[in-house]
Amino acid sequence: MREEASYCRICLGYCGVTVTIDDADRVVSVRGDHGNPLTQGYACIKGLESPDFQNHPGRLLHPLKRVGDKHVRIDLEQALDEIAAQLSGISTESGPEALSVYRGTGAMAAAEIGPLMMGFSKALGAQFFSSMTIDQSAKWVTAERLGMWAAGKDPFENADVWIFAGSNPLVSLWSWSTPVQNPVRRIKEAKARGMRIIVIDPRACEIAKFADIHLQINPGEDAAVAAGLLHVILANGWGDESFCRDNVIGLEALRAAVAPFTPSWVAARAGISTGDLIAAAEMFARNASSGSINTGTGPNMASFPNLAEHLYECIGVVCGRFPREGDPVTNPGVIRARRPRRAEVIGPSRAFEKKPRSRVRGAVRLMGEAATPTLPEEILTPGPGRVRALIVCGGNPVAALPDPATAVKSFRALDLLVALEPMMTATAKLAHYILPPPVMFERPDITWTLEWVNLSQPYAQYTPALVPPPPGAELCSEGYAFWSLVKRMNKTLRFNGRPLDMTVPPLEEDLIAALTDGDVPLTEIKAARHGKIFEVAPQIVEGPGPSAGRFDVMPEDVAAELSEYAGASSMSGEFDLQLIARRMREVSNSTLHDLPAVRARVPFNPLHVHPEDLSSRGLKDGDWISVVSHHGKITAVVAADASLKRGVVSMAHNWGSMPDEPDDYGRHGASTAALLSLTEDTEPLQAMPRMSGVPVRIEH
Ligand SMILES: Nc1nc2c(c(=O)[nH]1)N[C@H]1C(S)=C(S)[C@@H](COP(=O)(O)OP(=O)(O)OC[C@H]3O[C@@H](n4cnc5c(=O)[nH]c(N)nc54)[C@H](O)[C@@H]3O)O[C@H]1N2
Ligand SMILES: Nc1nc2c(c(=O)[nH]1)N[C@H]1C(S)=C(S)[C@@H](COP(=O)(O)OP(=O)(O)OC[C@H]3O[C@@H](n4cnc5c(=O)[nH]c(N)nc54)[C@H](O)[C@@H]3O)O[C@H]1N2
Ligand code: SF4
Ligand SMILES: [Mo]
Repeated sequence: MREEASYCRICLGYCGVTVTIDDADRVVSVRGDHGNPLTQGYACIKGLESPDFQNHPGRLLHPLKRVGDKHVRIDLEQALDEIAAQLSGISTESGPEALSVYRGTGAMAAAEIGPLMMGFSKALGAQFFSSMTIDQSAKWVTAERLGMWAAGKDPFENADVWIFAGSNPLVSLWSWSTPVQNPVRRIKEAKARGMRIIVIDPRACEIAKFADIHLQINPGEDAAVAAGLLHVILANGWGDESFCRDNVIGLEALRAAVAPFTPSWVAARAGISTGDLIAAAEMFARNASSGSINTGTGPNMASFPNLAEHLYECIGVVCGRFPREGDPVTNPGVIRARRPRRAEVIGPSRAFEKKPRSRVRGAVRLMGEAATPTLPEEILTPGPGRVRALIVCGGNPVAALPDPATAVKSFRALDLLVALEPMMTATAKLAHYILPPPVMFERPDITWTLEWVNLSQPYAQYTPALVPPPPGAELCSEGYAFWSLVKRMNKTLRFNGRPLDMTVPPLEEDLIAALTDGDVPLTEIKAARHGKIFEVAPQIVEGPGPSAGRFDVMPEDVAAELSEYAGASSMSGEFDLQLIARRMREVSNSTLHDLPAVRARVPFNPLHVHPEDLSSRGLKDGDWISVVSHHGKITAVVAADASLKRGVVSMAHNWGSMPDEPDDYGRHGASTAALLSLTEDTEPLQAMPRMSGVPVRIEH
C-alpha cells in the first residue's frame, strides 16, 4: 500500500486529495488532503467515492465499434484508420462544415482536452459545439453587447458585498468570480471579516443560508429584479458617476428604460417585498464600495436569459465595481503567462452580428461556437451544410439536450458518431466508435483550467499519473486520438497556439508543458505536490490604453427585450407550478449515478415541492405522481421541501432512462429534459431553450 497526493477533477473544486493505492496499483480509497493550502482537507462524496468510478465494472477498457445493435472490440489503429477515412470522405463530399465536435464538461477533467479539441476543429474546419451553449451562453451574448472590463471584476477576497443570483457554488462548486475551492470555508471567512451577501433565488438554497438579504423571487423574473435594483440605484444617485462618465454610454437610455420598474411593480412581479428590494440596492450600492455580482444557471436557463444577464452585469457597471489603475492584480498568473491588465473597457464587439448565422432558425455563433440546441436540427435538416459527423469528447449531449426523443433520433441519423468516453453513456450507446480514455488518477494533470476560469490567488497544483490503466486495457488518450486523426488526414494539429510535431505522438506530459508558460517554472509547480499558493512578483493594473472602449448599457435590442419582457407572462393557465433546475451534490450531470454509495443515498431524483403545495393537493412526501408540461410527462416521487417558494418545484437533471429504453423510475429516476422543448419558448438569438422556470402541473 502507498499514499500519494493528487487532486480530484470531477468538478472545478479541484480538491486536494490523498489517494491510497494497493500493491497491484489499484486505487482503493481517496480522502481530503489536509496539506492542500486551499481545500484544507475538504472533499465531497463524489471525490471520496471516485475509486468506484475508476474501478467500475462497466468502465470501457477497449476501443469499440458498433456492428448492428452491438458494440464489438476493434483494434485502436484500425478504428482510427476507419474514423479518419470517414471524416475525409464526408469532408470531401459535403464540405468541412458537415464535420463537428462537441465538448462537454468532462473535457475539464484534464487541462489539455479543451485546447486539443479547439485545435482539432480548426485543423479540419469542423463546427464546434459545447455544453456552454446549453448552459450559460447568455454570458457570451452579454460580453458582446455590453462589453467587459479588461482587468476583471472586483476581487472577492476583499469585497464588502456580493450578489449571488441563481448561482449556488456551495453545491455546484462552479463560479466565474468567487472561490470554488472549499467554498463553504471561504464564504464563512468572508462573512467573518464583514462581507454582506445578497442572494436572489426562488429556493433558500445552500448559499442563501449565508445571505443577509434573500430575495426569494418567482423563477424567470430576474430581469424585473435587476431592473428594479438599477432603478433604485440610479434614482438615489448611488452609482459611481465619475466611472460612468469615463466608461459608459447609454446611461440616460438605461435610466429611462428602468424608470417603469418601480420597487412596487417589481415586488409584485417577482413576488418579493418592496422593502427587501430597496434594502438590497442600498446594501450593494450605497453601503459598500467594493464587490460584485455572480449569476449562474438559474437566470441563464430561465426565460429572457440575455436580458437578465445584461441587467445584472449593468449593476456592477453603474457602481464601477472593477479594479482600477494601480490596484494589485490578485493573481498575475502561475501557470499561464502574465498579460497586461488594463483599467479599461473592452467595448461591445457584437461579433455575433457579423458571423454567418446557423441555417437552423438563424441562431448566432458565439465565440466561434455553433449553438448546441440547434445540433439535432443541424443533423436532421437536409441541404448543404448538414452535420453528418460528430466527435463527442467529455460530454453526453443525448442526455443533456432538451427533448431526448429528438436528440436520439438525430444522433441515429449521423453518418459517423465517435465518443471519446470512459462509460457506456446514452451518447456512447449510439456511437459508431467509442475510444475510452484513461481516467483521473491514470493521467497527469495541472490546474490550468481553474486558473483560466476564475482563480484569484496565485495557486497551482500538478499531479502525475498515480497508477497505470487497468491490466489488459487498451485506452486512447484524447491527445493521441486527436493527433492521430489529424495526422491521418495529412494536416497539422495546433495546440495552445503552436503546431505540434506531427511525426511523434504527443505525450500528456508534453501537452502539460506546452500549457505552462507562466511565472513559475513547471519543475517548481511539480515539486509542490500538495498544491501551493506561490509567491509571484506583484503586478498592478495599468492605466487605459489608446483602444479603450465603453460599456453600452442600453443598446436598442436590449431595450426592446425589456419592453417585451414587461408585457409578457411566464405562466400559462393550465400549469400552476414552475419547475426550476437543481444540482445534486452526489452526482455530476449524467455521471456517477450508479456508484454504490450514490445509489444508497439518492436512488432517483424526486420532485421537490413546498409542503403546503403538497397538502393543498392532498399529497404527502413519498407519493408517486406525474409531472406534466407543454412538452411531455414524466413520473416522479414527491419530496417535501420548505426551502422552495410556494408554486415552485425543483428536480435534478440528467436522470432517467432514454426514450427507447424501458421506464424504471425507481431505479433510474426520470429525465426532466422530456419536459422541455428544443424549439418552442427559446431565446431567439442563440436558440437557448427555457430550462428553468418551466410551467408544469402535477397529476395524480
Ligand atoms: N434539463 C436540464 N438539462 C441540462 C441541465 C439542466 O440543469 N437541466 N444542465 C445543462 C448543463 S449546465 C450542462 S453543462 C450539460 C452537461 O452536458 P455534458 O457536459 O454533455 O454532460 P456530462 O454528463 O457532464 O458529461 C460528461 C462526460 O464526460 C465523461 N468523462 C469523465 N472523465 C473523462 C475524461 O477524462 N475524458 C473524457 N473524454 N471524458 C470523460 C463522463 O463519463 C461523462 O459522460 O447539461 C445541460 N442539460
Ligand atoms: N454536484 C454537482 N455539481 C455541479 C454539477 C452537478 O450536476 N452536480 N453541474 C456542474 C455544471 S455543468 C454547472 S453549469 C454548474 C452550475 O452551477 P450553478 O450555476 O451554481 O448551478 P446550481 O447549483 O444549479 O444553482 C442554480 C441556482 O439557481 C436557482 N434558480 C433556478 N431558477 C432560477 C431563476 O429563474 N432565477 C434565479 N435567480 N435563480 C434560479 C436554483 O434554485 C439554484 O439555487 O454546476 C457544476 N457543478
Ligand atoms: S468538490 Fe467533490 S467532485 Fe468536486 S473536486 Fe472536490 S471532491 Fe471532487
Ligand atoms: Mo454546465
